[in-house]
Amino acid sequence: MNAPVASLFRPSVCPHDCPSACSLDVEVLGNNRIGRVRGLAAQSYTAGVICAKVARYSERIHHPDRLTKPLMRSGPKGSGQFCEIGWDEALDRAAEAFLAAEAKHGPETVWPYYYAGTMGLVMRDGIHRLRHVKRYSGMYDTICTNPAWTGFVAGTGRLAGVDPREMAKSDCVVIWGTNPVHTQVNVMTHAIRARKERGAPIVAVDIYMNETMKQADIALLVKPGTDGALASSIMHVLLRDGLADRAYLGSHTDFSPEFEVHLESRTPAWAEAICGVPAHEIESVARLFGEKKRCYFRLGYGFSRQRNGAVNMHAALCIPTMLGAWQHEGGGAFHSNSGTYGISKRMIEGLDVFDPSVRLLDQSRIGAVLTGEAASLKNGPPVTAMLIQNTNPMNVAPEQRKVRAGFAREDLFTVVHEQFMTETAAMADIVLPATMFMEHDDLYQGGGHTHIMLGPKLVEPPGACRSNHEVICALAKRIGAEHPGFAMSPREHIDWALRQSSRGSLEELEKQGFIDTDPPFERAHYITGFGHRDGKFRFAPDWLKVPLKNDGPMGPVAAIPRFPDHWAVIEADDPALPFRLATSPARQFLNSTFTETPGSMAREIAPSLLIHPEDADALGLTEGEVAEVSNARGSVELAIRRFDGLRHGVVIAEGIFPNKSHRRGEGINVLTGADQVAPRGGAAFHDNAVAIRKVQASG
Ligand SMILES: Nc1nc2c(c(=O)[nH]1)N[C@H]1C(S)=C(S)[C@@H](COP(=O)(O)OP(=O)(O)OC[C@H]3O[C@@H](n4cnc5c(=O)[nH]c(N)nc54)[C@H](O)[C@@H]3O)O[C@H]1N2
Ligand SMILES: Nc1nc2c(c(=O)[nH]1)N[C@H]1C(S)=C(S)[C@@H](COP(=O)(O)OP(=O)(O)OC[C@H]3O[C@@H](n4cnc5c(=O)[nH]c(N)nc54)[C@H](O)[C@@H]3O)O[C@H]1N2
Ligand code: SF4
Ligand SMILES: [Mo]
Repeated sequence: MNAPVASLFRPSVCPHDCPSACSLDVEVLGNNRIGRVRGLAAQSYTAGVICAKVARYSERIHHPDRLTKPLMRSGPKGSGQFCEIGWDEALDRAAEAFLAAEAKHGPETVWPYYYAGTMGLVMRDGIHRLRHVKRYSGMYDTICTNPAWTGFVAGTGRLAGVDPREMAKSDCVVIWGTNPVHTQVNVMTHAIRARKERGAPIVAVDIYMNETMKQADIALLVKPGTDGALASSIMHVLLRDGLADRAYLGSHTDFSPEFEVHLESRTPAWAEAICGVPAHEIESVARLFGEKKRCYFRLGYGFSRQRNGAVNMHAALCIPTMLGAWQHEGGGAFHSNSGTYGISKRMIEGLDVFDPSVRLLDQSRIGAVLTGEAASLKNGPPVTAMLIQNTNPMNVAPEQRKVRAGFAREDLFTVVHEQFMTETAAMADIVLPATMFMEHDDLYQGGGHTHIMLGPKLVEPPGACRSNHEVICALAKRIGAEHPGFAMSPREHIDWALRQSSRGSLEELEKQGFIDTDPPFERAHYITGFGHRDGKFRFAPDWLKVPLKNDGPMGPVAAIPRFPDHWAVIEADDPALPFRLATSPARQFLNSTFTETPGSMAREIAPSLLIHPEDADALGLTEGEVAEVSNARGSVELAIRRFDGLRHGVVIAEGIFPNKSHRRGEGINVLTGADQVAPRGGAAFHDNAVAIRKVQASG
């Protein structure tokens, strides 16, 4: 081979928590250095395009602040005082603490807590193997996907949709409750193709004129938590004007005369009063959908982060169904394909020793759990030991004041395995340095597309960093946890999982880099029937029987309306809390990740609040002035940015900045609530009633 050693592009996969799960092309400059990062052209969903923050990855992987040595706390909790120790001592201390906690309170006192900082199946999900063998408390992962997935599957019966590349063949692309220009840039690639090649209009639905709304041909600006009203009124027009596909409704859905009667009163005028979109805009967009038929609804997570989020997701999903759009190439809906891969996690997660009687604790309620709320602990033992991988709850979890109080407990022993000294790591007793994705092997699947991909190790990690897999296996050994999965390498796990799932082998995947699992048209479009037993789409779902893993009913389930509707459970207009705050994602961060990189920080600058100029005037707030935003859960100070691209009474704080970027050291999540979104739990991050006042300059 005569490839130049100095600069070699190698395939990889972006591991971050993003539906795009891009295939990457990484320039490797020797055994411990990378150069440029590009999107892989050969993988047709990524199609050579990635976001700017990952294109700049060399600044993250080679960041001078990376953790490279195990640390032990040497000052009070949260003081940030640590001393360096060796791996053996760090692991011995962690194992001793876990064993001591277990001896005192039983194994459920240990709570392994993780999330999707890496989406690699081996590195993300191996923590379950340890907890299953040890019967430690499980984590019910509610923080991100629950309301959205539940709302979608309530209708379709399966977490699967029409191939997102088909967007390019659509006559009308609807981007609803997601801001892909920030959060999953590849959606725009395929949507814009439809506009260029077919003249398809792009319709966006959001609560502010974000970058995606600005690029849309039609932007519908709704008030937060009112998408159910908009969707119901669109369906009212479709039925009223003969634009619904009645034959399809009869053959493929549970459409009923009662539903039709229900929609008769959901007029555009009724919806306008709730969602703020003028009735004439509703009329014309409904007509557009009805005329085009071949409409592709790309439904996002954002609008599900409301207390009625599952219901609103389902309501929006009902529109393409009423159109019969699923029958056409380029038509139908997509939210996530996470339910389609069927990769066996039996070995990675140790599912052979899973005991369903061990309690699950709600991820989003970590504040309540750690501060000892009996119901959140399922009336069981307190949590006195934690192992945390791939997540930064001190920053990203709701009810931040409780989270902080919990982590500050002297009787809680916390081990955090991290790449940086995050605000969660700073609260730990032991901090362990973690590898990054190009420093270990892993297997990935695209939630937002159809590919299984291999992310091989490309470079050596700095210092003494170890992968999640190595840490889990080393801890298991010291704790006396036995399972064949602890003796396997990541490559062996990948091979085992692929073979068990009839997805080939590691060797085959290594040759191609990725597999396109694109299902046949009939299946992706539900032509032969939806996922429910009778094959019918549900306009009237049985919310208690949505086929997704769950931990029982949560939130005000009994009050969920029978049919798509506006469900008024969002934080109500309280005269004392007159504004509705959403905490929409920032373009240059990914949750709290990338807040450590200078390239991202330089572009996002500082925490701020978008507010309508007339609202700002009424409060006497000028551009750049500091306002206090508060509710019963807490308060933060944010710099004012006057912005007329939102409705009166709505305010947006983009991005999860570090808590310490805020004047009082508390972040945006002091304002967000952890009450469970019905029917399956989740956090309503964009559903906050708040008060805003000018901060008087202190003398
Ligand atoms: N740059 C960047 N990319 C990211 C992330 C990030 O933080 N930054 N986060 C990653 C993660 S973990 C996830 S889950 C995905 C999420 O990505 P998305 O599916 O895009 O979901 P969100 O980002 O929560 O919100 C998307 C939009 O929904 C809007 N929204 C909020 N409430 C409502 C409502 O009631 N109705 C309507 N119609 N719109 C509403 C918000 O204003 C926002 O513009 O993105 C991933 N990608
Ligand atoms: N206000 C508000 N809060 C939100 C949201 C919002 O929209 N608004 N969005 C919510 C959503 S959708 C989500 S998904 C959550 C996400 O919240 P988190 O899961 O906490 O996501 P990140 O903040 O990206 O933190 C991931 C951490 O994992 C670390 N990491 C990455 N790879 C590895 C690895 O291989 N090994 C180890 N040991 N560590 C690794 C990174 O350094 C990073 O610190 O936040 C939620 N919080
Ligand atoms: S768009 Fe998402 S998956 Fe693609 S590189 Fe950026 S963060 Fe990673
Ligand atoms: Mo998420």
